Amino acid sequence: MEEHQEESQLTSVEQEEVHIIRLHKEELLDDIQKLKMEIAQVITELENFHQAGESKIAERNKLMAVGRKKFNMDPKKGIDYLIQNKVLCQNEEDIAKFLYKGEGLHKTPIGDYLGGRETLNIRILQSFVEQHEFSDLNLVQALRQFLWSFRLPGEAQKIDRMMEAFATRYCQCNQEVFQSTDTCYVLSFAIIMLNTSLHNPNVKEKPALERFVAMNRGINNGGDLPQELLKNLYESIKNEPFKIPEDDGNDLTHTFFNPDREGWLSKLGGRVKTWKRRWFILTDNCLYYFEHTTDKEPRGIIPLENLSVKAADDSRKLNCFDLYSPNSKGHTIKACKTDTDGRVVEGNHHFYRISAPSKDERDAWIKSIRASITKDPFYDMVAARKRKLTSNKLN
Ligand code: 4IP
Repeated sequence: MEEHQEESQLTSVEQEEVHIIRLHKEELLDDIQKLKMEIAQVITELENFHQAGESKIAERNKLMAVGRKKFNMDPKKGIDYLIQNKVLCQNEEDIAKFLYKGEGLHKTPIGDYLGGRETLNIRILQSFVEQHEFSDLNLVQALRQFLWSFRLPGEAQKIDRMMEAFATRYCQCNQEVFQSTDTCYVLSFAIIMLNTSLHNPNVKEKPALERFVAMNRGINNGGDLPQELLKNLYESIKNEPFKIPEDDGNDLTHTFFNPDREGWLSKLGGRVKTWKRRWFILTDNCLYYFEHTTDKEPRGIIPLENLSVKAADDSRKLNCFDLYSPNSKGHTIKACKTDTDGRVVEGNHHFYRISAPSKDERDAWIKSIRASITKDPFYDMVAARKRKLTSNKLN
């Protein structure tokens, strides 16, 4: 009212100006309102986008967790799963980095996968060793780093491929140290064996430095490696053994994945001579026996090292064979088993008498056990390289 009275006192030009200002004000308010709505819309969109991003990350994490679990049970299946679900790219570098990082992965399947003989596995192994930086490390330091990143598999061919890849990478990072990759390869094995001899309580005679030096004579393309270098490596291992990764979780599950042979057999007791039907698994140069096929923990483990096997006659059972110790007849065979209270104790057998369901199965078991006993994963590989290195000297 007051405003209108004041306006009526204005000139017509002034009134026109007031009108225009009012119109502008209304337009401005309209624009502000529109802007507010647009801002609100953008904020909603941003929130939705953020939520979608978060659920994508959550989804990816879930796929990754499932993939890791699968990998720990069966590495190939795990990798395939992660690739199918686009968590990993199908290229060796991506897979190698995933294994090198090793988050949530057990080290036994990493070793098995890297040691595989398919072209893809070999390329991944190559890329995996390239993730390792060995420059300015001595061979023991580099081996410590390498052997900690996975668990070395038991199969000779796999070990050979992995140690070859290691030696190549070491020589690439330290070009002045060895004359050839083979020298580095042979010395690496000598160090691993030295580690066992010095730190395994079962090895009674500990090799002295001189023995280690003598073992490695002529391996530098026919010449000798500097005494100082060998001394440093020897001291380093003597002072600190290699740390070998132990997988937590059910390591044995993995051990029993690809047995050399498995099946039902009957076994005669040690002191009390009762026959028990047991599920036997032959793997990694050991014979395991279980009460049921689905048991995770074996009732007994018989390491086959230093044992022999032969067919045997028994008046009560057919198709028997014996496991015995040819060098220490009359002594108890080194083995362990669970007693009635579930405690792990040493076995009492001077020999193991075992009966198979048929003659053919008995012969097949004898053959597999024999193959397992004579298989020394290191011997053939290292012997071949040494021959190569010493023949370089002759030429
Ligand atoms: C037992 O007989 C079983 O045969 C055991 O086998 C055997 O242990 C025992 O040997 C033997 O006394 P009973 O069950 O009739 O008592 P399993 O462990 O497969 O059940 P081994 O060492 O063969 O596993 P001794 O040596 O503990 O008597």
